[in-house]
Amino acid sequence: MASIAVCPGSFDPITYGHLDIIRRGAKVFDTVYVGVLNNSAKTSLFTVEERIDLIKKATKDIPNVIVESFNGLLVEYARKKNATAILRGLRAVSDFEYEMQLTSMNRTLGEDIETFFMMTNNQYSFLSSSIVKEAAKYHGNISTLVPKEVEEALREKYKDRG
Ligand code: COD
Repeated sequence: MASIAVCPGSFDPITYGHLDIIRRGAKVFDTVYVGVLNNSAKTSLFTVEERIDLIKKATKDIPNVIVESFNGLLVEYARKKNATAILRGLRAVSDFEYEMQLTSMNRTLGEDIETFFMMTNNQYSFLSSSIVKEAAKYHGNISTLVPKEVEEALREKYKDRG
């Protein structure tokens, strides 16, 4: 049976930290669905379409990765994709409590779906979409933190700021 995982997130925008987890996950699972949460209640810098486009560009060399959006519960999305695994990345201890909560709720809602964690690559331990946006807003050099297309998209978003 093919192993299928979903790698869910906000990806606002995708960073090399996300990409590292997706790339390594794609070596373990036959198919990885990168699911971008379409949550109109949460304000994001990039639209869902923009985020999907940036992820597709960043993962174009990984044939077993499929990028799409999802609404509603993650476990329902995973079931729709016939996935048996949720793939998440762990950075610092600060991630742990939230991930425990999320995993516990997902297990309550869907005990057929297991959550797998991958430790971040050391160089990305303190990398997040928020910190990248903050740096980009003030025109900091983010070229080692995000793919080129993301860097350009951020520059465009913040071009009118002094
Ligand atoms: N190194 C390694 N991993 C990283 C790094 C990094 N530098 N940066 C981010 N990651 C990992 C995160 O740990 C996470 O695993 C993944 O990448 C995505 O991160 P984000 O921040 O883009 O996404 P989140 O954490 O905001 O995503 C939250 C979900 C969309 C998964 C969650 O809100 C959800 O499932 N919502 C749907 C409703 C639902 O079912 N809720 C749960 C039960 S009520």
